[in-house]
Amino acid sequence: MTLTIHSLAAWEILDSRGRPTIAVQSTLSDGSTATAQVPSGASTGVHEALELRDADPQRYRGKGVRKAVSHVEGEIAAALQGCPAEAVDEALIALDGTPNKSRLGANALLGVSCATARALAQSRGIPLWQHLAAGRAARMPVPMINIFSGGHHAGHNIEFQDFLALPVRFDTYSEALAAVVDIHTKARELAEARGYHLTGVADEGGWGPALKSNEEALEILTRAVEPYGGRVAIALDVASSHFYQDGLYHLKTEGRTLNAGGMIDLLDQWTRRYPVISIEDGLAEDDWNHWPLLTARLGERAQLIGDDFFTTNPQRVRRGIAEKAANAVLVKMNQIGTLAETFEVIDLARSAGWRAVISARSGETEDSFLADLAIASGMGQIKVGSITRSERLAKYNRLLEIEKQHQLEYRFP
Ligand code: 2PG
Ligand code: MG
Repeated sequence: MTLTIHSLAAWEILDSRGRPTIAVQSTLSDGSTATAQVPSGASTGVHEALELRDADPQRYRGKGVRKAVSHVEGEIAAALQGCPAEAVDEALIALDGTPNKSRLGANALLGVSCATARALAQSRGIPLWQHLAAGRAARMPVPMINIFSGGHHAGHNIEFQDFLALPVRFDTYSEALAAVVDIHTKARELAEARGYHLTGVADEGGWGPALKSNEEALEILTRAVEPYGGRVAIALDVASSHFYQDGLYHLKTEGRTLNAGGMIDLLDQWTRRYPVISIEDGLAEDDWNHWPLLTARLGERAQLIGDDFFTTNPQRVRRGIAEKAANAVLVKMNQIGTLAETFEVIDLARSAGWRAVISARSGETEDSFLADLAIASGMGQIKVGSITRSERLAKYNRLLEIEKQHQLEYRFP
C-alpha cells in the first residue's frame, strides 16, 4: 500500500542564536508521524534558496517565520494531502514553482521534506540513515571540527571564518572525536599563553579571540595539532565572499588587500607552511574565472570546497565540474530546500570523483538529522562546528550512538 501524506503541522521555534526557525510535523496515512527542525546560516551565499522571514519589525526584528509556518499548514498541506510520501520533494518543487523557492520559502519546504523522510523511516522500522541511503554505501563520516572562529561567527575578529581540525588518521569516529576535544582544549591554553582572554565561545562553539591575524590562528592551531604527528590536519573555511569587494579581498588583520592571484598565492604559501589540506571558499562566490586557477594550482594537495560558491545547487555544481573549478562541494540542505536536490548534488559529486562534506549551519537546532544524512551520503565527511554547544553535540552524539549500534566503515576518503 502506498503511504501518503495525511497531515502537516508547523510552528515557530528558536535556533542556537535565539532566532526563529521552523519545525514541521508530518503524519502519514499509516499514522507514522515525525518532526524536523530547519537550520539557518549567517554567512549565506547570494545564490542560496530563499529563507522566508516575516519582515515585521515588531516581532523578532523582522526575523519571525510565521509566513513559512502558514504556508506549510495552508497551501502545502492542502496540495500534499494524499500525495505519495516518497514523491513529496518533487511535489514541493513543482508547487513552489520558483527557481529559488522564494514563493513558499525554502525553510517551509525543507521542514516538510525532512519530517516526511523521518516519518517514512519510522514507518519502515529502520534507522533514518538507512532509509535515506536508499542503496548508497553508508559509512561513518570523518568530522572536520571548528577550533577557532572568525568573520561573521565571531564579531569579525579576523577575516577567515573557520580554522578546523581534520582528524584524518584514526580507526574510529569516537577516537577521532576524543583527539579533537583535546585539541580544542590545547588551542585554548595556547591562546591564553599568548595573553588572549577567552570569554565564552563563538556561534559554532569554537574559540573566537581577537587574534592579531588569520595567520596567528593557523600558527596556534598548528601547534595544537602537532602532538598528533600528522594524524590531525587543518581545514580552513576562508568564506572569502564576505571580505570581497570590488574585485579585491580585504584582509585588514593581515594589513593587505589582494586580487584573486594574490589570494591564490597566499593560500598556496599557507598550505606549504602549515598542515592545511582542505580549503573552503578560498575565492568569492562568483569568481568563476579564478576558481579553476586555484584548483589547478592546489587541487593535487588540497581538497578545494565550494560552499557559497555552489550553494548546494545542482546547476552550479554541474558547471563547476565541467569547468574543473573545484574538487569538492559543501552540502547544506537549506541552501537548496529539499532532500531530493541535496542528494542530487551528493550523487553528482560522487560520479565526478569529487568529495562532499555534509554541513550544518551556524544557526542550528537540537535536531540530529544531519548525522544520519552524512552517513547516508556515503561521502565520509561532516562539518558541524565545534565540540561545545548542544546543537552541535546533538549531531556528534547521534553519530556515537550509531557507531555503537551498527558496524559501519570509517576512514578518511
Ligand atoms: C559555513 C557555515 C558553517 P553559515 O560557512 O560553512 O560554518 O556557516 O551557516 O553561517 O553559512
Ligand atoms: Mg562555508
